[in-house]
Amino acid sequence: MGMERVHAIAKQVSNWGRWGAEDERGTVNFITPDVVRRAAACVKRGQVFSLGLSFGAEGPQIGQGGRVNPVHFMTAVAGQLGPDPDGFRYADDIIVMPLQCATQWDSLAHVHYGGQLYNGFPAASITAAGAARNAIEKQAAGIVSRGILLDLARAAGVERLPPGRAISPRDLEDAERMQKVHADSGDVLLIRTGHLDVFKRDGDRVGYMRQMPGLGIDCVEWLHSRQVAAVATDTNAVEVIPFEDQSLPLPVHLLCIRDMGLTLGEMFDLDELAADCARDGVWECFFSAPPLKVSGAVGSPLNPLAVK
Ligand code: UVW
Repeated sequence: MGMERVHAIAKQVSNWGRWGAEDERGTVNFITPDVVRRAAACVKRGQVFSLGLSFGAEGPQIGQGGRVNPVHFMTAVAGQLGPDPDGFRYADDIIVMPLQCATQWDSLAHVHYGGQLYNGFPAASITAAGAARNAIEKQAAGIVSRGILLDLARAAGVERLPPGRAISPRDLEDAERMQKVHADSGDVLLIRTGHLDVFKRDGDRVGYMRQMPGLGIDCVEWLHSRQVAAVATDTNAVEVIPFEDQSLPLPVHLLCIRDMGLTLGEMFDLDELAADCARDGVWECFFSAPPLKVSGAVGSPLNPLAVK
């Protein structure tokens, strides 16, 4: 099977050219002014939820693929300006971190195959200087939309889906039915599996990072048909690991990012939002998650917000 399956699905889901030959934003283009107004109407109580993990030495990374936890240090703790020792004092700091080390967006330059990125740009446009095409800064005016939270763990009646559990389109639709929501064009889909607790509650970084529940390859056409603007989950890879086909690593990444132009969000902490949604039965929110404008970056850390 391998890449043949990817090529077959790519023919069905490709968005290349859909928003013009120069487009570098992909499905975020589904977030029209009407979609943003619909999102704003989700603000009822004015309650704000942070969906981001903290960026620090206590993060989830285990060093795989060169990803380490942030190194944060102070360059000033009580710097003095002016002659008065009781006058102005300041603190400054530096952080050194992989952009992919905790809650983050994958840009449309993050993965590729066949020598091409999303919208046909050459893979060679990524150099040591960064991504000349499809860098995360191209999403700077977003990502703001309606968020639809699908709690796959609650829908299955478990605290956590187990590692290796492939989520199917039927699972997504069952959760929609149970929660009485429907993901429409321009929505950002937030998928909670409960797997984050392996890190947060158990403190098991290796267990969190190496294997996980996640989207199966059959979800790609479903995401395409619903025209979702972006997808984020509480796992490190969005998709299921171990892979459904061992000869085909990260196929959902390839199809979503490279063919559909769908921005993927990883390691979102959806627990507090999900608990609130379970309490009030409202599974939609105003969702604001702009990436940092890091020039040429293939991803961005962020602190996404949900407002209900
Ligand atoms: C890879 O592991 C390549 O990517 P991600 O962090 O998006 O899962």
